[in-house]
Amino acid sequence: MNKSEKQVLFAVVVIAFTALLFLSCSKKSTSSGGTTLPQPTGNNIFIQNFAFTPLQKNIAVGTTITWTNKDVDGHSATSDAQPPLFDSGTFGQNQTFSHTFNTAGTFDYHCTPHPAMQHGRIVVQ
Ligand SMILES: [Cu+2]
Repeated sequence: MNKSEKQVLFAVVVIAFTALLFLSCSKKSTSSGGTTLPQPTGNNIFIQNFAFTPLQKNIAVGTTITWTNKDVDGHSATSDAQPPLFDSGTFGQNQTFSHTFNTAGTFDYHCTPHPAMQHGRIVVQ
């Protein structure tokens, strides 16, 4: 292989590598930004993609909140209070858990199986 052949080969490798990088980056951006998750209505909270949706909900005293697990993985809705004000225990895909909030206050809660999940918040007025 002479010098010019080597230069051509080098150029081809660089172009191929750049194209590969570009492809993998563009794929990533479409998968993360292209999907719109369904939003719950009424006094419902979805647990989907390891997140409480919406993360915070403001309700009136006496309102019943229903959590629905949209993920394949089991989740829980467990109040941060000690002892917990409510605790769903781990529940599976498309299963629900409900709790009625009869006192005003701010009630943070978490997912017991996934401590890294961001805590949710119910504000009762
Ligand atoms: Cu979880």
